[in-house]
Amino acid sequence: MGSGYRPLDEGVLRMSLHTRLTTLLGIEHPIIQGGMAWTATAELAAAVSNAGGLGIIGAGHMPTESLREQIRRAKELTTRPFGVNLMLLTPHIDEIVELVLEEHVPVVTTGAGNPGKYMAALKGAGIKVIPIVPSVALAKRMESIGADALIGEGMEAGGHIGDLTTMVLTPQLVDAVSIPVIAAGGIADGRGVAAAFALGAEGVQVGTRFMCAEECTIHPDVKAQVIKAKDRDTVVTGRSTGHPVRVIKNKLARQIIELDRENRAEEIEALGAGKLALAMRQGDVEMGSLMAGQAAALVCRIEPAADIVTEMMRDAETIMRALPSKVEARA
Ligand code: TUI
Repeated sequence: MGSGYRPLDEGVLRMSLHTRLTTLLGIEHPIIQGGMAWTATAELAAAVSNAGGLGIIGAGHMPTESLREQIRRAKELTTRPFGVNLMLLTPHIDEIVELVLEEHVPVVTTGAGNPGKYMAALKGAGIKVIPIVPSVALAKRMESIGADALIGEGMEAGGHIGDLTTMVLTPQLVDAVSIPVIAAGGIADGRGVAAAFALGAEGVQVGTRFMCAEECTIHPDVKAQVIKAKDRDTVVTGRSTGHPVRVIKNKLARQIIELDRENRAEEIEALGAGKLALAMRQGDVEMGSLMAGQAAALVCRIEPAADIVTEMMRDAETIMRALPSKVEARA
């Protein structure tokens, strides 16, 4: 948290923040861990769920049988609800959907596309479905076909992003739909949580900060890059491909930006293949894809997932209580 922000002092009486989302999911705290591909494994998801949030396994392009192992591992590590994020661009998505149905995963979030085709089957199996949306139009469509809640993800987020900021997307979603809205993108501490609630959100999704959870199994050199990142160290690559991706700047990012300038989308797709795993698993921080959000600049240490959940919720509550005294209304 740079030099400025420190977790706030603990007050005398602490309560949990409850919203329609905590009731919907049967969780203690309205915080969802982002379902980051090659990053959000069963270990991280279970740690977040055990801390009272909702842990999510990121399916990404994972082979079906690997995802089955991950789901079963999560079931061993926690008795609490957890979820799977379906990355809709993956070619074997139909098989992945079959798997989450078979395994009775309690919650599914979806990213990088429109999950309409799968909604009836998922809902029919009793799965709570929470699409990630980058726009009001898709949010309305998702509500109309039965989504239980929505995650509105602003372009501050890491990985594949839309083009609106969290600050303007969140209140518009809150106005447009009746189901709970979860804010995502740029939220990494209690101040972000309080801000999201002020915008009308009933929960937050946090990705980048959980990359630096002790239980996150990514390569330690990537965690070090997140911790080192400053305010302007992320960049959006691949705009020419139609799938813009925010990453921490490195050699790969510079090469992609060069290709973007000349609209060489096919070469970008080829260059990008396999690069997320190269970073997250092998720790290649120059030629790997360091997907992370702008909030990397707010992440300053490696710590247990439970401490992240507890600190963010406690600080959000303290800030919300303090707001009326901080902002004085004068006649
Ligand atoms: O999905 C994400 N973030 C991701 S997915 C990913 S893997 C990947 N790697 C390379 C290229 C593309 C993907 C890395 N990070 N976040 C959720 C998210 N979903 N952000 C934006 C969207 C989104 C975009 C368009 C959701 C729906 C959508 O709909 C378009 C349509 O079909 O209407």
